[in-house]
Amino acid sequence: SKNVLLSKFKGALVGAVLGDCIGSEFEGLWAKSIGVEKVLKSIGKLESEYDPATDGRKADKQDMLLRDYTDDTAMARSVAQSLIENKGFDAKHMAKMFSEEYFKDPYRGYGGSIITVFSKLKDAEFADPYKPAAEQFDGEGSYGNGGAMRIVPAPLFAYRQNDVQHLTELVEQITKITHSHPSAINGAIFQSFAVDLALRGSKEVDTGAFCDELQKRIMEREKKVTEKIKKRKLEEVEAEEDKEATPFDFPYASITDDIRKYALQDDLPSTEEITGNLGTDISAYRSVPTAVYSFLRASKHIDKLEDRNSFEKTIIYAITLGGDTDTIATMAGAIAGAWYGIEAIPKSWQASCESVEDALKFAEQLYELSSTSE
Ligand code: F2R
Ligand code: MG
Ligand code: MG
Ligand code: MG
Repeated sequence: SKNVLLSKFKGALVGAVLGDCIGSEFEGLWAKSIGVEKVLKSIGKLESEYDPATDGRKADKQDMLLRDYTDDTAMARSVAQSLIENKGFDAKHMAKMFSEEYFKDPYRGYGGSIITVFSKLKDAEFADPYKPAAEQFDGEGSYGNGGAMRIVPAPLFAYRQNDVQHLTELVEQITKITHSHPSAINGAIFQSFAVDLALRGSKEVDTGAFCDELQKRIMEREKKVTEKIKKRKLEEVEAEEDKEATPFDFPYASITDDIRKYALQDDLPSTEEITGNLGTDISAYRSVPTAVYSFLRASKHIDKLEDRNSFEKTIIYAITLGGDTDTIATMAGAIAGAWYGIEAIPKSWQASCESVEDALKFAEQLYELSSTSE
């Protein structure tokens, strides 16, 4: 019904903000030096600042700064605001919002190379919004997770169309403003599929069914990209033999087998196994699958987190994996929030982080847009 979907929209955007704000304290640390106790301690601290009577912070804590969001949320805000303002996608406008937001507030922990894109966009007055990104890394494009980390508003905006191809194209266009490497684009598409499936999910998470659908969708996408690249190569090299497809042709579809395996396994996989095989770094390929896995794994029992709901478990568990904690937690939080809805997100967490109120507002606006554009 109406209220369930609105709750899921709010959960997705607020879940993403909280993953970023709570995760950023641990960004760049090894899993070994974090541990579940440290994450619980940090969360216990923000919970102790909350006063249920006023649904805000305790009187003596009100002067304390809210936990800051980082580049992940700064860019997701621009995606949401641009889609809302234009009632659709406008590449130039979104490029302008990314760049202006950066120059207004540059100390949000942006990726090392994306700043070049913001400068070039600005210098060219946003004439060709895709050109600077295409020039990154000698024309290879960035494979960073900066496209996937901000994509959550797109599956909300495209929800009503219920058309995988339409969502795929929207996400590709949004991502290409800063990230042109196929791995970054397909990582953002993979994340958007996970959020879309979560918005359409209900009750218990069925890991097998979730992974099957995710894999089917991303395989279709990766096949198209591979065919395009092969065709281009065939044109370049005259007598190239038609090679057999390998897992390298379908990286996200292939890694979904590991996501499924680790999420379904009875005992919790060791952190080394996850960081080694799925990854926790700033590349899209070594972080988006980990976020999807964290959401799925947190629907099951996790030691020391028995008294936490599955949304809370998702955020806490994702952070304990270390590495790019704000980004993995923001992506996992978006999926979990989309599945469980805003009611699953503790009020104390919501009261402790910057931009939660805006996220709630954007969710309502995206919901309104998607229900009037039928
Ligand atoms: N930047 C960070 N975190 C590290 C610094 C803050 C931290 N608090 C600390 O110092 O401890 N986080 C943010 O960056 C990630 C998103 O990055 P994005 O937007 O993808 O940026 P960029 O610059 O395009 O890519 C990131 C780096 O990846 C490498 N790289 C990408 N493509 C490459 C290619 N084709 N060849 C070689 N290297 C490539 C480069 O090192 C890029 O600088 C998120 O974690 C966000 O939270
Ligand atoms: Mg960040
Ligand atoms: Mg600001
Ligand atoms: Mg990060």
